[in-house]
Amino acid sequence: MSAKKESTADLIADSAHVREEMLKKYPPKVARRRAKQIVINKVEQAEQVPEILANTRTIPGILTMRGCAYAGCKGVVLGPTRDILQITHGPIGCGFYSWLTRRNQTRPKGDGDPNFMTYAMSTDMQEEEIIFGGEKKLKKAIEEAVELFHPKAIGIFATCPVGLIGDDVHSAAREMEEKYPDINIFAFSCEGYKGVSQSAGHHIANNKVFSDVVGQLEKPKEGEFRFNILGEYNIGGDAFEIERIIDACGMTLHSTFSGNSEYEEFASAHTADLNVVMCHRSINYMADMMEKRYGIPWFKINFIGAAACAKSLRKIADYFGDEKLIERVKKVIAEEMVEVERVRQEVRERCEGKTAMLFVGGSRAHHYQELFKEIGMTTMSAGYEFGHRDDYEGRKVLPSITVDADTRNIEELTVEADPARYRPRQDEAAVAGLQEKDLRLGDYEGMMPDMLDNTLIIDDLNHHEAEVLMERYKPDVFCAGIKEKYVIQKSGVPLKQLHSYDYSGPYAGFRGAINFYREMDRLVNSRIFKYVKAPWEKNPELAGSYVWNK
Ligand code: CFM
Repeated sequence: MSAKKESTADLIADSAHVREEMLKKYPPKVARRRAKQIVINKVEQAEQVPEILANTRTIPGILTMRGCAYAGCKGVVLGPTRDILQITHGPIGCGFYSWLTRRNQTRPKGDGDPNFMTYAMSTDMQEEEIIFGGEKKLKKAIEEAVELFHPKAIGIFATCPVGLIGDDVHSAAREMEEKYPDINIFAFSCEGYKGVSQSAGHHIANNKVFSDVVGQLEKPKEGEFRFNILGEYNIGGDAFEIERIIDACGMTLHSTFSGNSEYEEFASAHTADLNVVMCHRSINYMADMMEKRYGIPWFKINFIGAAACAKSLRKIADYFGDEKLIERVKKVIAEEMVEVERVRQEVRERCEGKTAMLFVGGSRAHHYQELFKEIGMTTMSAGYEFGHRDDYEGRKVLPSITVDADTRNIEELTVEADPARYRPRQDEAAVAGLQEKDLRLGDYEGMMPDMLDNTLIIDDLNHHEAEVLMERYKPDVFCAGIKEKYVIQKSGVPLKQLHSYDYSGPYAGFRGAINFYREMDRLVNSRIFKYVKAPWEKNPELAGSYVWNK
């Protein structure tokens, strides 16, 4: 019987068999490990969900979707800032492949404002440096960069060989800072092999930006209702749409970490009155540390999905508690929703009942389910490449997460209240009022409570498991990244890149939602993919086997 004839509900109900199918190919030891990372969802009272194994090493031999710590630090967290001059200390490939492939955009405020994002800067390490050390070349690169650009700040990013040969990037940074006292120069020990995925790089980036940048400048932005967005990276222009909406609401976006951002906005971020967290995975450390040192509360928001965006705006307005602001936000939402609703209804007619799967890094596999729900599509299975248990099960599990050697490898900063600058932003009564309004400060409930019972939640999905999912579920759209794209499309299912958005976007906010609805409509209702014949279906397949010398 072909999978298409079964209803989506039947397919989801049968997830135990799909899971078995995935596991039976593995040797027993591997199967035991993977069994803990392939979980059948069940949401009980008080958002209780099953435990999942996450943030552990990929088993050697498995084709993972993950990236490295350098990617998480340089590419993800720092990459979208436009005026921190970034130097990759390493062989040229690391710098080149982390250069704008994520489609993070930026918009300098004036013509004369620096924008270093259009450059890929690297020490281009050679054999000579691997043998005799690369610090000299790094310092020369910094001198050259200063001569050319004289930036406000320079970030140095270590790649694998730097750690292996023992170059001290931090002392090089200190030395050069003495030489150029008006430039903030800092280095990241984000060698690719640190930790088990790019998640380690996020943490390393958070630590350094917190210790060396935030709090360096006492320059609050002018305007009312000042807050920071943490974990928004302006992929495909998302930040521009979010900025447009916040502006319309009359609120002041102090700084975004790090989409469309500037150094000085980071340096003075501690003067804002609230942090809202978009991507919990990549930046929750910063939110916690800023709360401890400066007293800035945070809560989770999501600008992906029109309803989620509206809800997030209402939450921010409620936090500030100003009646005029609350009214204005309501008005903006009402105005924006007219066009959103028109397109949504039209698209929904054609998309209702279709199915999707989402396997993205750490947050989008959760956030994008909102958009699918809005056009009547069901998420049959989802997972993160490198999320932690709290991204799946909610922050309530944080105390029970076991810290292994890989995690211990990443420094955990001890942060205390700043004696002069710690300032509670709300009194106790106000905080109690917020909790009543279901505004959960410092919390994230995770992805699993939002998913249907019996859906498969898969951590660090690999190629073999993706094939089983495709065969059994035949989704109408598969959401993942470039490494998966062509394998999936060759089997006749459209793949939407939720990392780079392919060539499209924005998808955040209200106009972003409209873009996404339209694009999904075109993808899931186009018949073109059904005509795709995979090469192995058209031509005889070459098969081989190994003969082992006994
Ligand atoms: Fe956060 Fe991201 Fe994501 Fe991420 Fe990423 Fe990304 Fe991502 Mo690609 S910061 S965890 S490390 S939302 S680059 S903008 S799309 S894997 S799901």
